[in-house]
Amino acid sequence: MSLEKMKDLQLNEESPKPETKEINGILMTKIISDNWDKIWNFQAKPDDLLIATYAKAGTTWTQEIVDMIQNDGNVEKCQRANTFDRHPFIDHIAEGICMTSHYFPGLDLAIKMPSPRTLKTHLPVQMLPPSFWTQNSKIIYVARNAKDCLVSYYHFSRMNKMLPDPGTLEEYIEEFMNGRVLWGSWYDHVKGWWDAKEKHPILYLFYEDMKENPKREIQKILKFLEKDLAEETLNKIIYHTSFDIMKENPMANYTTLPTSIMDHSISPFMRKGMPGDWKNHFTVAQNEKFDEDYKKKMIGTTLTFRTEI
Ligand code: PPS
Repeated sequence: MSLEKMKDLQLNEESPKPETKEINGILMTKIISDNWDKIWNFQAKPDDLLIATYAKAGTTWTQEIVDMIQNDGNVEKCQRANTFDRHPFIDHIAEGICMTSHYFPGLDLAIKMPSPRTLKTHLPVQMLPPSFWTQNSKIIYVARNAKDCLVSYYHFSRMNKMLPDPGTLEEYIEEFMNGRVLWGSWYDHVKGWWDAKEKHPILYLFYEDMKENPKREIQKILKFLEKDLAEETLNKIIYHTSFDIMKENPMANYTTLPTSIMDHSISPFMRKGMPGDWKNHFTVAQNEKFDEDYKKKMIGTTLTFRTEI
C-alpha cells in the first residue's frame, strides 16, 4: 500500500480495534507481543531519563514538566514537536495505517534519537529492558490512585482506537481488578516499581501530590535531575504545565492525531485532570467490592494512595 493511500485511510477510516496477546503473563497488543524481543533488547544509555508510569497516571504531565525543566522554561522550545515525538514511547509498536503516525513506532524513534534522550514507558518493572538497570539510567515513576487510573483508562479506551473495547464500566472494573487490561495489573505495577526504587535511582512521585502542590513536586524533580532554576522559571513551568494550559496545547494534548486513531469527541485526552473523579463513576456497590479486593491485593506493602485531595 502506498504512503498516500495509508495517509488517506488514516484520515478517513476507522482503525480496527487491535488484537491482544499475552507476553510473560501481561496482556499486550498482539503486535507488541509478537515483536517483544525488539523491546526487551532495547539499549538504554547512562544519560537516558525514563518516565515510567502505569497508563493514565500523569505521564504526559510529567513529560511536559521534564521538558520545560530541560529547556530552562522555554515554552517555544517545548512546542517544537508533539509530546510523543519529543519523548518516544519505547514499548509501542504498531502496524498498518497507524505506522504513518510517529506515535506508534516509538521504539524505532527512540533508537534513532540522539542523546540525551527522555523516554516513556508503561512497562511493569519486571518487563523493563535490562539495559536500563545495567546502564543505571535515571527513572521518574509516577503513580496515581487505582480508581482514578481506572476511570481515566476506561474513557481513554473508548476514544483510542489502538486500545481494546472497554465494554461497560461495570465490565471494565472487573477486567481492571483482574489485570486483564493492556500493560497488566495496576496493583503489581505500582508495587513492583515501589520496591525497585530501593536498588535503583528512581524518583517515585504521586499524581495526587503533584496536583496538591506542583511546586513541591517539581522541586523534587529538579533535585533528582541535579538542576537549579530561578524562582521565576519555576513559576512559569507550573503555569505552562497546569491542566488548563496543557489542555489547549496541541503539542501536549494529542489532538494532532487523526480521529481515526484518537477521537476526542468521544472523550478528550485531557479529560478532567482531577483526583476523585472516580466518585462520579463508581456505584456504592462497585466501590465496596473494589475496596475489599484492593485490600487483599495491596496487603503487605508500605505503599499508600490518596483517592482524593
Ligand atoms: S497516557 O496515555 O497513559 O500517557 O496518559 P497519561 O498522560 O498518563 O494520563 C492522562 C491523564 O492525566 C491527566 N493530565 C493532567 N492532570 C492534571 N494536570 C495536568 N497538567 C495533566 N495533564 C494530563 C489527563 O487529563 C488524564 O486524566 P483524566 O482523569 O482522564 O483527566
